[in-house]
Amino acid sequence: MTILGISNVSFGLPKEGREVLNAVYFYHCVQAGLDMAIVNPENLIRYNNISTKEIELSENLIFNQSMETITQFTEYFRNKDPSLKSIQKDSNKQSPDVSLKSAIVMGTKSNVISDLDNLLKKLSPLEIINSIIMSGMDEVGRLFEQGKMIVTEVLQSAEVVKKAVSYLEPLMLNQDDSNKKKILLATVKGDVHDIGKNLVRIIFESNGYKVVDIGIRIDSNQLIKSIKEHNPDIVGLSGLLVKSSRYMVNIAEHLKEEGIDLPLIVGGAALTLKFVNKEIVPKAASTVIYARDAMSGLSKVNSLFRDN
Ligand code: B1M
Repeated sequence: MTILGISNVSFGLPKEGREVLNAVYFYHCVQAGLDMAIVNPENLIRYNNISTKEIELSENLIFNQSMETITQFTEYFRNKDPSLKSIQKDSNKQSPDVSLKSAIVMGTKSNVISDLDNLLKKLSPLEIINSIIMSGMDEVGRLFEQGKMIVTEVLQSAEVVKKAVSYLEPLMLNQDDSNKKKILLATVKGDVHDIGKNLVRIIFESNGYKVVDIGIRIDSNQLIKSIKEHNPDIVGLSGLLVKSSRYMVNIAEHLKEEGIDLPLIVGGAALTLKFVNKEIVPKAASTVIYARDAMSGLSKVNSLFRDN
């Protein structure tokens, strides 16, 4: 005998399309011999009431899963949400700042380099990152939180940001490394979010620091090994998940146990000044700086080194 929670199939897809996909999936599961289903009868749409077009989109997704079928499905149901139509319209406007921001929100890479070339005629690379790219990613964050974007689309947006930033990066680097303060950067264990960390890297590099970026999902042992190898002046930890903030407390403790008393700078959406002062500072061997964003982090680290 088989039992199935139907709605998992549509998890993460646009709200408008979920019940349609659930109903089509339910229909096919019953045809295939499902004995019992867990459904929400208040929401369940009758298979017979679904249009041929919507059945086709759902069946394509169920039987022929690919990026293409996911995109067709999400675009169709997204068009039913008027607040998202306005975003799509924006991408037709010509000004490069609007076009770049829309490219990030829409996850399309095709015009990114030409938009950047146009923007570079009037803005510095750092201004482009701080204003347009950050605001595009903020919009992505907002839409994701409202359930209007799905994880695969957020990843596509992250790829557009990566492409834009890789293009701008060489234009900002000051090549002389001597006498630079060194910062070792990591996104902590269990956390893959690296867009914020990468921005911190770029902003520090373009402001006279040498940055050693050791990547994502870094546990305290890996961090300690890298500190011994690279001998930085300060350690930077990034993490966006609530559990990452907690893990930063473990890192502070472990560094202290190892006799490492380097200053720490910590940042990420789930952190707050209160948490840092209450939980991380008491466990740390040295100064702990909380940075709400990359620019304030830079100015706090600048003052730390100026004052010492
Ligand atoms: Co994730 N995600 N995500 N995600 N994701 C969040 C963080 C979340 C708030 C979304 C939500 O549910 N509302 C939520 C966390 C909930 C929580 O714990 N409180 C979340 C979740 C739950 C998850 C998954 C668990 C989802 C899942 O699989 N079910 C999963 C986690 C996987 C894992 O890490 N193990 C996951 C996955 C992903 C993607 C892979 C799809 C993608 C990451 C792609 C990538 O980074 N390469 C992603 C994204 C993009 C987001 C959101 C939408 C945007 C994050 C972002 O890049 N913001 C995010 C929602 C949101 O934040 N609104 C969300 C732009 C970036 C510039 O800001 O990183 O905050 P941020 O950096 C800022 C500051 O925080 C600061 O400066 C930067 C700007 O100046 N800062 C520092 C950051 N680090 C710093 C370090 C410093 C100084 C300043 O010094 C060292």
